[in-house]
Amino acid sequence: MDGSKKLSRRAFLAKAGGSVVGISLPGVFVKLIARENFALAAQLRPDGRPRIPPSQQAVKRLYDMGGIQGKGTPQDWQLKIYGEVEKPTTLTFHQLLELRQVEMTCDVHCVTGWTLLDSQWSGVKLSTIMDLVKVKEDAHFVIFEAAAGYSSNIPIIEAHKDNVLLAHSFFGKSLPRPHGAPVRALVPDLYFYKSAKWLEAIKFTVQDEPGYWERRGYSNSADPWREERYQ
Ligand SMILES: Nc1nc2c(c(=O)[nH]1)N[C@H]1C(S)=C(S)[C@@H](COP(=O)(O)O)O[C@H]1N2
Ligand SMILES: [Mo]
Repeated sequence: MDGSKKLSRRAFLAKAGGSVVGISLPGVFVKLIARENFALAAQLRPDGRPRIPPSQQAVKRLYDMGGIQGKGTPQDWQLKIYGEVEKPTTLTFHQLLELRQVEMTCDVHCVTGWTLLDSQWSGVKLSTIMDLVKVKEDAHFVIFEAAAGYSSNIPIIEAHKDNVLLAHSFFGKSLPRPHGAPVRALVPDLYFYKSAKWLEAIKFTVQDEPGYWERRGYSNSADPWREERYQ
């Protein structure tokens, strides 16, 4: 099947603030690599799930999916961590670098249909931050708050996973500004709209608070293997 047709049929637009916005593919999209996808389709992850989730196509680089950028500079960046925690904390970029750093290779899956395999990130595990601020037992959700009012939300059980990071580097270099500099959330096993770029705060809550796209028709649970794209 023609990949671009398949994707445009899935294209989804929401009206917000008078302008049409959507999690849509960039105009220059996309060299689909059909033959490689065929071989990759047979691969399984260590957890037994298929390497490529249903109806996704592997691409060769990370696309800039837009969004209203934050300032992008580490010097005056701060991360506020608050809500249901015993020690509300604000971290500077320097303080973030003093926490335990990890490197990770993972796949990311955009709800518009592309999957980037084997992307390399470094940063700090969200679980490291959770230990630092002593998350209370009644915290059931994590809300990522980003520049210009973007937000996304994940359940606390996802937040504990080893592959959920606050990422500051991509393939060994500082995260480029279009991809969320200086720090973005990275939640590889949910659709990529959960991975808030230009991160400014992390809030722990008792009740769920659906994020920017989750309030505009996209799935709150966002599991790529169950194809949870829309509500
Ligand atoms: N702050 C912010 N984060 C965001 C977005 C956004 O618009 N603003 N878009 C999300 C969506 S829909 C996707 S697919 C990914 C895209 O990340 P990328 O541009 O690095 O590929 O970022 C997510 N994080
Ligand atoms: Mo997206």
